[in-house]
Amino acid sequence: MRVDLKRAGVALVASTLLLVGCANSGGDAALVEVTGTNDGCEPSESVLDAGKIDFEFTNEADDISELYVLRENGDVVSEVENVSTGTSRTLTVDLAEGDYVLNCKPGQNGDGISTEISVTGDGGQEQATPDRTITFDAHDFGYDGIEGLDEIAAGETIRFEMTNSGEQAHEFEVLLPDGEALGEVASINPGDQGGATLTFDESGEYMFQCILVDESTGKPHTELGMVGSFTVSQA
Ligand SMILES: [Cu+2]
Repeated sequence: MRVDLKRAGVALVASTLLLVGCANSGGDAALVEVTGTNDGCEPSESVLDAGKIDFEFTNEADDISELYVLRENGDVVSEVENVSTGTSRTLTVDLAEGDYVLNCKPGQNGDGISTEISVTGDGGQEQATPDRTITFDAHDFGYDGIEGLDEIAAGETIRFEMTNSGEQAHEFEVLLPDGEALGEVASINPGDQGGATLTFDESGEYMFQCILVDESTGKPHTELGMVGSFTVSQA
């Protein structure tokens, strides 16, 4: 553990030096350190320049943690999970002007701790404009009313709007044909709504799932029915 902490410290210094170099050349991502504690989620800066940003997340909480970068409407821009106590992970995002939220989640459940940040200036990736919207329900344990998934063609951007009509939190994570995450409607509490705008660049077989764990059975929701697949056709 002591060695890991030292390594993390060295990496931090190296990254900071890199940032100084990049700031001069106008090159790569800017580095922002985010420190997560049991009751805090503190960025080193809260007003950032538009463009690529490396959030270096250091987990100083007592439990395993994760960091989300959220849009003002709650959409997930990106996230990093399974960050052990005393370690750091970097999350790279490309943000256009606007207000965003950093959400640290020690214990990897519940609402976590949110800190607002703002991004100013030109550049960065705007959220894509959807070609259409798919509205559906999540419940214990399944998804209702998801229609039109098999009609998606490569290149399309789909807005997913999910209502949680269940008794516990649910999510809707979409996996690419290679199993990597494309994006997600992050964990939504009972009675709440959430969304995601996802662009399907490639054709093939995609999966969707909720991997939250049911406390009474100890089983992930995938095992209780919250999983499925669909095919994205060629453009
Ligand atoms: Cu679920």
